[in-house]
Amino acid sequence: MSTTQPLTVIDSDGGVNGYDPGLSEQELLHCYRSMVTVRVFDEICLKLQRSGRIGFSIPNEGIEATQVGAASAFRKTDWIFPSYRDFGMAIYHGVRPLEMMHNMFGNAKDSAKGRQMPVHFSFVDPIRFVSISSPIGTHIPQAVGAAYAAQCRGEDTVVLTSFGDGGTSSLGFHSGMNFAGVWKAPVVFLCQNNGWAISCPSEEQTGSENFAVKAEAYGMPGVVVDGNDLLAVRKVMLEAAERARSGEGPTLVEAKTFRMGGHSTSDDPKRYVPPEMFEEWGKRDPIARFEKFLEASGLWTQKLAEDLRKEVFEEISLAAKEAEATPRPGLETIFSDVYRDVPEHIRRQGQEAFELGRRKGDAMAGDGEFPL
Ligand SMILES: Cc1ncc(C[n+]2csc(CCOP(=O)(O)OP(=O)(O)O)c2C)c(N)n1
Ligand SMILES: [Mg+2]
Repeated sequence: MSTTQPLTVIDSDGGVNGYDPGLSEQELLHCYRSMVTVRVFDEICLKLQRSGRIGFSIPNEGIEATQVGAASAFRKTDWIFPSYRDFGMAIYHGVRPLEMMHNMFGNAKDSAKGRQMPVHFSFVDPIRFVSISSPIGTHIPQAVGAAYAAQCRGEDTVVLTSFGDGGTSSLGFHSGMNFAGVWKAPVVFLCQNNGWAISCPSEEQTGSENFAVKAEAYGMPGVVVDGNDLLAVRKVMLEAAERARSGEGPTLVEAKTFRMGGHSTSDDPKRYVPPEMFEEWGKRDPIARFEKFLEASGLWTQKLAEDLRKEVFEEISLAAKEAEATPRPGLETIFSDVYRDVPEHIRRQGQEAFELGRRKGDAMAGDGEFPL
C-alpha cells in the first residue's frame, strides 16, 4: 500500500521528462516567489532576533518546496492545521509578510494580540490557517475533527495537517490517524521528514523503514515524495487532496527534506548535525532546483532572481519596521476573545486589575505594559 522510493519530478538539470505540471507561467512564478519570500523572511527574522528586537524565530531554509508545493494543492476554502515550520503555506495563499511580522513582534495588530509566541501564526483570511500549537502533534486530532465535521455537513472542503518526523511519535499522530482511517475523513497528513527533531535524528525516531509505511496500520495509503522538488510534492498532494475530496478518505504523505538551519533561533545545529549532511543537502537546495526548471522552461534569468530578491527584501524590511513601530496590545486584551458577551464577574475582575495597576503606578488599560 505504501511506496518507499521518493517520487521525483524535477531532475538535477531542471528537466521534467515530459511531465506537465498544469500550471500557467504566472502560477509557476507565484510558487517561486513564495519560496523566495519564505527564505528572505527567515533571513530578516534571524537578524531581528540576533539584534534583540524579536524573541524567537524558526528557520525554514531547505523546506520551502515542501511547504509551497503542499499548499498549492489546496483551495482557499480548505483548512490548514500547520506545524510551526510552515511559513510558505500562508505566504503561498496570500498572507502578507506584514501580517506575519505583526505576530513576530506580538503587537496590537497581531491576530493573536501578542498572546502566542512568535511564529505561532493564525489567519482566517485569505486562508483558513489555524493557530499553531506548540505542544507537538496536538493539532493532528483537531485537523481530523475539522475534516470529520466537513464530512458530516456534506461540505467539499478538505483539511491539510502538517507535522515533523518527531511529530509521528506523539499520541496525537496515532489517535488522529486512527480516527481518520475509521471515518474516512477528508484529511491529508503531511509528515515533513526534515532529518531531525531538534537534535534527535530521524533514524532514531522510528523502528519502521520510513514514516509513510505507518499509514498501512490505519488503513490509508502512504506515499514518499522528494520534499525538495516542488512539482513532485504538489503532484502527490493534489492526488491526496482529490482522494479526500471525492470521499475516498485520508492519505499520509512523507516528504523527505532537510532542515538547513537550526531547530529555532535558540540552538546551534553545528553541535549535533554532521557537517557533511549540510554539504550534501545544500546541493539539493529546493529553490535552486526550481530555478533550473524555470530556466529550462524559459521563465528564469539571473536578473529576474536578483530583482525579485530585492523587491521581496524591501517589502519585508518595511514590514519589520512597521510592525516594530506598532504599539503593543492594550492591557485589556487579556480579557478579550474568550466570551462574545463578557460576563459581569470577569468584567469586574478586569476593572479591579486595572484599578490596582493605576494605584500602584504600573500598567494602565490601553498601554499594554506589564506587569500589572
Ligand atoms: C509534546 C511536546 N514535546 C516536546 C516538545 C518540544 N519540542 C518542540 S519542537 C520538537 C521537535 C519536533 O521535531 P519534528 O516533529 O521533527 O519537527 P521539526 O521541528 O523538525 O519541523 C520538540 C521535541 C513540544 N513542543 N511538545
Ligand atoms: Mg523534523
